[in-house]
Amino acid sequence: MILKDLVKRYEGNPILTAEDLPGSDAVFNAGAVKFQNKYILLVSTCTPGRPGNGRAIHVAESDDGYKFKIRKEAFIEPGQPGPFTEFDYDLCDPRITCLEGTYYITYPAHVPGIGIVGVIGKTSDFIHFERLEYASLPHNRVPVLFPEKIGGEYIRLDRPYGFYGGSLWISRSKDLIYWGKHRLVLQHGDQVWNCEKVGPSGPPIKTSRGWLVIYHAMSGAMMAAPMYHQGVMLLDLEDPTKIIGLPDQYIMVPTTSYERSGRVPNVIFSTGHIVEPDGEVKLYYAGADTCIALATFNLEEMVDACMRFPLKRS
Ligand code: BMA
Repeated sequence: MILKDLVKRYEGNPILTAEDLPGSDAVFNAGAVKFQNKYILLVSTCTPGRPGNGRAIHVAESDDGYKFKIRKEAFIEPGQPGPFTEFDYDLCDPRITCLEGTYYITYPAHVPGIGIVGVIGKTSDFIHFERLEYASLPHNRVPVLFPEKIGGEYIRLDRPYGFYGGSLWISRSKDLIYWGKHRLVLQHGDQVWNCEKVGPSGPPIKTSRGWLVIYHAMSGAMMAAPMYHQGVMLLDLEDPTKIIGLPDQYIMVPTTSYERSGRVPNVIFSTGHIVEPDGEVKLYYAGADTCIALATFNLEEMVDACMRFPLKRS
C-alpha cells in the first residue's frame, strides 16, 4: 500500500500566494477552522518593513474552502502592547483548535539569541486576540491542542528540540496555564524522510478508532538534502501517549514546482486542516514556505491505512 496515493492535490494549487497580500513576500503556514459557515485560515505572512522579522499572522476567509481573501490588517503582529508580547519577533505557524466553543490559537514566538517559546491565546471572533500564557520554555515550537479534554485535562502536542533533532511530545494541563506529565510520543525516526525532526501539524482528529495525528517529518542534512514531509499516526483515544498505528511511509513529499522551489525549497508544511461532514479532510499546507496549497484525503481511508501498521508498545 502506498500512502501518498490516498492524498490528492487540488489542481488549482497554489490557492494563496504573496500576490493575494500586496506588499508581502510570502504567505505560508496556516491554521484552519470553520467559523460561522466560513472557512478561516490564519496565514503566516512576511512583509518587509514590519516590526521584528516582518512576519505576522493574517486572517483569510472563504465560502468554499478553495477561494480565500486575505484581510489586509494583521490579526497577530509584533510590536503590540500587552502581556506575553515580548517574544513577538517572528510570528508564524499558528494552529487553531476549537475547544469547548472557544478558538485557541497556539504559535511559536521567536527571539534571536533567546530561542523559541510556544504561546497560547484565544479568540471568539477572529478580530480580537488575547494571549493567555507562554506554553513552554525554549527551545520548543509548534504546540497544538487536542480539540477536547481527556481524563479531565487539556492535552497538547509539541516538538521540543536540542542536540539530537526534534521529537514529538505530549503534555497535560488542568487550566491551559500550568503544563506537566510530559511524555515522549514519537521519536524522530531511522529513515531518511523522518530522521531529523518530527512534530505535529494541525490538531489531532478524533475518530472512532483513535486520534489521527498528521505530523511533519524532516530528513536530515547529513543524510540527504533537507526536506519536509507529512506523515500520519493513530493514537489511543483514552491514552494518547500510546501509538496504535504508525505507517513507515510519508503521506506527502515535495514533488510539484510550488513545493520544490521557493524561499525554503523542498518543504511541505501543514498547520491546519478542516474535516468535512462527508469525511473529506482538507489539508492546507505551505509549499516551500512561500505559498499555500490544498490537498484532500478521506479520513476513514487514512485511519484504515494507519491500522495496517500496528505498533505494540510495552
Ligand atoms: C520549521 C519552521 C516552519 C517552516 C519549516 C520549513 O522549523 O521554521 O515555519 O515552515 O521549518 O522551513
